[in-house]
Amino acid sequence: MQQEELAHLLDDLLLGEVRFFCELPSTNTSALEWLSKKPMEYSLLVAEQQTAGHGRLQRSWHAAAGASLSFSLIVYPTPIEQAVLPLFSALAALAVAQALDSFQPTKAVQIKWPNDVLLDGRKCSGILCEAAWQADRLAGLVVGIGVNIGKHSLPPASDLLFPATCLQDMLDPPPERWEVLHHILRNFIGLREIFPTPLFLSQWQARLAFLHQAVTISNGDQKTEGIFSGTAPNGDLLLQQKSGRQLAFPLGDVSLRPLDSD
Ligand code: BT5
Repeated sequence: MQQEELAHLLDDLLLGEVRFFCELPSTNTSALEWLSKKPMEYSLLVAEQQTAGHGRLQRSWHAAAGASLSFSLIVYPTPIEQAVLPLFSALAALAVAQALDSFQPTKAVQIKWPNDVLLDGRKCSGILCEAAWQADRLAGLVVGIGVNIGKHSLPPASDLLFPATCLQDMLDPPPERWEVLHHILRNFIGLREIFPTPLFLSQWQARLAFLHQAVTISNGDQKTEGIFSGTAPNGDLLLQQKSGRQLAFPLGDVSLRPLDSD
């Protein structure tokens, strides 16, 4: 894949600048640096291979050349969107979920709050949105997305906090990675038109895994159990405890697990 070829494939989406690299430590890290040059909205950075891809809390994200889709999209949130900035993870997750649906309609595609996309109950994609600030002004947002396409995209099981899968597990041969990228970007741009309205939130909620089920929410060493009863308009997870108390967890560095998996 060449940069011009990729830009041509994505031509109809009216993106900003498209940059393609054979190898980068992390597309998010490079996109955050790029933000200081104020690239156009929807400028895109794609890497064939990431050597230091990361998730939340500096956890590592495994990607392999030829098998993984790794990219970061530059977004300039409007003032209304800035009020719900963490919900961009939800927007990205829904865009990925809809894309996975269109490539393999047989297995369920769900979103594991806050930032994972599950295919048939296993993690197929991870999302990391990182904001850049200048004093208290938002300079821009980097929406980083990794999708497991081919079998080599999967990390060793010992590195996993949650079971993983790839599109090739459902569909052999897997779809062309750049076609998946096109679908995700098209969905993201389309969904942004209804972001963050109640219509958007209802589409997101309808995809949430483990809703109305017993779950554990982990925040560092602190674990809280309860029923995942829903989400608030800002994306907070609502957890109903046995005592009747309802707790709200903000979208961010917390993790959700079904209770019986602990
Ligand atoms: C994420 O973090 O899932 C967000 C991953 C975002 C990756 C993209 S790729 C493009 C852009 N550039 C970057 O550097 N990052 C973004 P988190 O929820 O913290 O989950 C991380 C955990 O997922 C790890 O600790 C592993 O257990 C697991 N994991 C790592 N690689 C995986 C993979 N390929 N498939 C499934 N699970 C994986």
